[in-house]
Amino acid sequence: MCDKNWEQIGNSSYIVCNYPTPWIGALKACQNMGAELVKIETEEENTFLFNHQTQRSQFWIGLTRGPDNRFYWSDGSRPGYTKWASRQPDNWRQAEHCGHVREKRDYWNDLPCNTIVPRFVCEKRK
Ligand SMILES: [Ca+2]
Repeated sequence: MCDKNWEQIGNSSYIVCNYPTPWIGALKACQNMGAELVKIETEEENTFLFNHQTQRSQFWIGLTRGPDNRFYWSDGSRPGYTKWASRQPDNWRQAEHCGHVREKRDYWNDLPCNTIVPRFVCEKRK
């Protein structure tokens, strides 16, 4: 289930949902709340989400692979800032098309979109 309150930082508010789901379920849950799966644009935002919001646990983020095999945020933009783990995204077995932040260290990885990840973060922008 999602936290009770949105936490506002700058022009965005965030909510953590501890709800194990494939990536598409996370995206739809966020959109049903008038938000999007989180889009991480700076190191500060990455650190805040990981250390403060999710207590260093893994979570889905709004990155998915486009038809050109590159990653896009759910608003269609290409990432500027990224924090991929070393040798990631590796598209293991050509089956990893969704992005998450890993356990314990705040690096990103690509996973199969049907993986059940235990939580996700939604973001609302002003
Ligand atoms: Ca991977």
